Amino acid sequence: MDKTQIERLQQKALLIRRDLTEMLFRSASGHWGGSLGLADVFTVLFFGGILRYNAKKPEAKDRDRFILSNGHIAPLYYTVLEHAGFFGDKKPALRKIGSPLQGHPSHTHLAVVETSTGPLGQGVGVAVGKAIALKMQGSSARVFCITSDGEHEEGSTWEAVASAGKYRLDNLIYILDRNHVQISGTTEDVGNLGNIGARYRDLGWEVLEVNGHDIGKLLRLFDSFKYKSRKPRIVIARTIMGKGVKQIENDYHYHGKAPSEKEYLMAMAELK
Ligand SMILES: Cc1ncc(C[n+]2csc(CCOP(=O)(O)OP(=O)(O)O)c2C)c(N)n1
Ligand SMILES: [Mg+2]
Repeated sequence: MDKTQIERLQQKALLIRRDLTEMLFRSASGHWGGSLGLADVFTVLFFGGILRYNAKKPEAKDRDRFILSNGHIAPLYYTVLEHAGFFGDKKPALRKIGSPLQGHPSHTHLAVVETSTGPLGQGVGVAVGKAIALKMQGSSARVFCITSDGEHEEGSTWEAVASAGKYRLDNLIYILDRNHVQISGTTEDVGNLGNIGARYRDLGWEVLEVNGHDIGKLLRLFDSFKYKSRKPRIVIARTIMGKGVKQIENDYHYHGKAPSEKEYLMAMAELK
């Protein structure tokens, strides 16, 4: 890791924020805030040499499995897939009937999506199942699962977490978007998450915490995943919903809102 690599990834993250904003503006619907918030994490995973994938062989057996459990931030996922070459020369549209880019990731519409998500608490469970299956096959592939704090207000999420701890799934990595907001307010106002890290630790996980916008730190941390742990790992990434567009940062009203024309122009002027 050197300064040039970090700068290259910072530029990439900026471009991804611009492109997803454009995608949302054109479709006039979709989830903007959370997509902006996880752009740095996704950039490091996909373009920092962390995730093992091959856009030319998306179904290669030894690929790492990537699951976006908080499926609503699909615009970020699709933009990253496009940058990684999964769509070739095609530019599919977001949220159109029959389009591969459904409002939430759909395996039926887009094969690279490992499992359809949208109902909170579902992808995290499938990730545990896939990690168990890969172990049974003797595979060296890992499962990376993106999850959110709102998703931790679902009971089923904690069943998945407990199972992963019990089975010591050292091939499973969760990355938590800890932005403290969800659809209808702050996570503290809506529910009660307690000490998330302590809860995970108690259930047999290794808990790591990082500033979710510091590309250098993310790169260093994610790079350490090439070394085996004896436990499943969770990275609590402290993030800001709407990161990069000051006027919407931390405002939960932008959870599921696409930019208006005025907001789009403002964002494009800012994301430079
Ligand atoms: C099982 C289920 N219950 C409710 C919802 C409705 N819902 C969609 S997103 C969301 C809040 C999720 O919080 P989070 O993922 O933290 O949102 P963000 O930080 O991206 O705003 C809710 C309650 C859902 N998709 N699935
Ligand atoms: Mg959240």
